[in-house]
Amino acid sequence: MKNLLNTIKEAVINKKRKEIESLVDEAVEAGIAPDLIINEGLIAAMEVVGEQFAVNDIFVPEMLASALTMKMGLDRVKPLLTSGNQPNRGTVLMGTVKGDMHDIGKNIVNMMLEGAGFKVVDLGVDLTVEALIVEIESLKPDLLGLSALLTTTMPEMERAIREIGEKGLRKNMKIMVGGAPVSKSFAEMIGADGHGADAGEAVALAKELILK
Ligand code: B12
Repeated sequence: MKNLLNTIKEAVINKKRKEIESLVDEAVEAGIAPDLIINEGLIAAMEVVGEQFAVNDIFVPEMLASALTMKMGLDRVKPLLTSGNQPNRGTVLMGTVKGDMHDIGKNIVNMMLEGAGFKVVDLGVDLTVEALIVEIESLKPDLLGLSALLTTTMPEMERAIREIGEKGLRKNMKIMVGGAPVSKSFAEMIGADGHGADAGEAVALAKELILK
């Protein structure tokens, strides 16, 4: 099992787009749990890719090629996470803040939330606060999830939370935040209702916040 997960990780690092789908299928057929495939295969690879980028071993095109390979792998696991008849636990609006194009983490959180019975409306990436407000007013979600992967876009979270509050839209909606650079203390500082470090924490937090 370790070997196969390692092969998946290497395939993402080495951008093996032709091989990734069959490798993930093989892992599924071997009975490896989807969350292990995601965490120890796919996400573990992106950590290595991030380190390689940070020291100029690779550049944006290579980082993007690995990200695309990872997405192909994720798409093979997705049906396993979202199947089954679940009760509707509430509606979650999700998006990545303005200026930020990273969506892999958000998409994994979405899959896990759907798998746990939430209705997820994904607003995509590079979201302006104005666009967010329009969607909140029309969809009236129970929970808003904001993702940021760049330190330079973290202030957008703060702005979104402030402006959504000023519009009086937080009475019936909680806000959770996440993304690699976002910490619990940052979440508290900007007035979010909660922070999740990974998709598992995001699901636990969503259950807790929607019950409140
Ligand atoms: C893949 C990647 C890209 C891809 C993104 C593809 C895509 N569609 O997402 C591409 C090539 C486009 C890209 C571009 C850039 N990137 Co980039 N990228 C990465 C990389 C390697 C992986 C990110 C990732 O997908 N991780 C895997 C996922 C699963 O993890 P995650 O996002 O953290 O999500 C988990 C949790 O955080 C949490 N979570 C996430 N969102 C949410 C939301 C909520 C509500 C909750 C509760 C939880 C939660 O749950 C997730 C699942 O466990 C990271 C390195 C890294 N280690 O993070 C750099 C990284 C984030 N990128 C970086 C940079 C600098 C850039 C660029 C500026 C590069 C450039 N010069 O152009 C551009 C910016 C583009 C833009 N405007 O956004 C830097 C950021 C540095 C910083 N201090 O801000 C990093 C850290 C690389 C590095 N080491 O320097 N990037």
